[in-house]
Amino acid sequence: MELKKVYTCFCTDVIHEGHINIINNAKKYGEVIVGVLSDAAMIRYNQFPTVSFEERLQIVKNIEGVSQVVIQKEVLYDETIEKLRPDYVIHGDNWDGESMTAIRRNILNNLQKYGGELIEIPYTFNDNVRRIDARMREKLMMPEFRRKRLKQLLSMRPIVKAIEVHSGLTGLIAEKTVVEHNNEFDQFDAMWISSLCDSTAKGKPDIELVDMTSRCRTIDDVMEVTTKPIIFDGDTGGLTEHFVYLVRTLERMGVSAIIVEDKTGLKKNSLFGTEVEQTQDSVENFSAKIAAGKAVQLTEDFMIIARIESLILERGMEDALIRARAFRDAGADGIMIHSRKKDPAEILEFCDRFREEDKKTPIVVVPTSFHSVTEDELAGHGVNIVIYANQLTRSAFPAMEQTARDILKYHRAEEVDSRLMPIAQILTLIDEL
Ligand code: SPV
Ligand code: MG
Repeated sequence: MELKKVYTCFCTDVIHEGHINIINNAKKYGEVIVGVLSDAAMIRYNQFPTVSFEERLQIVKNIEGVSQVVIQKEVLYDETIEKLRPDYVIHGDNWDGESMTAIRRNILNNLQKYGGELIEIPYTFNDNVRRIDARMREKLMMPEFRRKRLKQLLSMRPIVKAIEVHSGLTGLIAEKTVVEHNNEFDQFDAMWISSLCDSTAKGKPDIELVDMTSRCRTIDDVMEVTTKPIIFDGDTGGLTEHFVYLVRTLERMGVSAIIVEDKTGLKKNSLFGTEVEQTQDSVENFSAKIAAGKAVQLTEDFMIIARIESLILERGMEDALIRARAFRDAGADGIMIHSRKKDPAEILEFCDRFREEDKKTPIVVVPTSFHSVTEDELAGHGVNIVIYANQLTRSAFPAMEQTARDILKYHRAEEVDSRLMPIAQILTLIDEL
């Protein structure tokens, strides 16, 4: 008689007693086939792997009782189940949250097509397992792991997505939000410490008034509760003599990239455009600043990205391209091109023209004004990093203001309560150690 096929998928870097329990249970039903989730799928719904994919494959191959190891390319099981047609899929019963519910539904839908069965066994959750999971997260938080992750993501993702953070709480949103939509999982890859939002959170204008000591304090607050890589908005970078120290500090902290803009003097936010006086730095000065930063950095991981303000300041496309070439030649690891037009046309034109002559240097864009453009379109024009630079702050502020207004209006809090996060949820929002 042919042995029944039992399938399970692992998306882990460390095998612990929970996984062994699954294998032991699976063995009772037949031949055990284990899928190893690809890195690309893992970063869309779980945390970043701490060991290479080859190591993860090897770890699973070495487990006693596993007869076959396959690669599961996607989080959802369609392709794998269709190919293997297992009699059983076995999984722990930890189906909480949106993602896990979607996965369970997906497994059941696929099995039902030919009469396969889902076996759900009690999920192993004890102190030891908890400690192992915490260890993996702590490893990802360490500077040497976090810093290089942006470069790793650039080679793994069609487009790297960063969201603005300015506190531990916004950091947690960037870290933990995972969405399943149209059978696809997604989460943010990286965090942007925006000068606009960091300043706004402190009730200050975005004019390099919040000093670097304070900005680094924000980075630290975010780092303490997250594992994702950080792109720091370095404004003009200040004097070159100061910029080199900043590069060292950020690199040591485990920040992955700084973006510095080619402006000089009193910086004002780019979205003011030419409505306020803003001075662009000369190509020579700014190239020298980039080169000085690159000369002091100590690792291969850290990136200095040059931000070009020519389109913002209406100096034209040719000027933007001349600067892109010069800053890249001075050592910039990427180019950020900015625009305050609603239409993405000038951004896309820049990307197309720059890509004609340079296939490699990463391009970064911040679609605040030209927000109709999709990530796919941007990727199609050669963009590598998209930054959603201020949307968390802009969504929180009107909600808070409305609540304040309504409490004043009704002289009590009942009217606002239904749109607030329940107390039980805020009390448990933050995990304790
Ligand atoms: C920021 O988020 O602070 C930026 C992007 O620098 S922008 O506000 O569009 O200039
Ligand atoms: Mg800024």
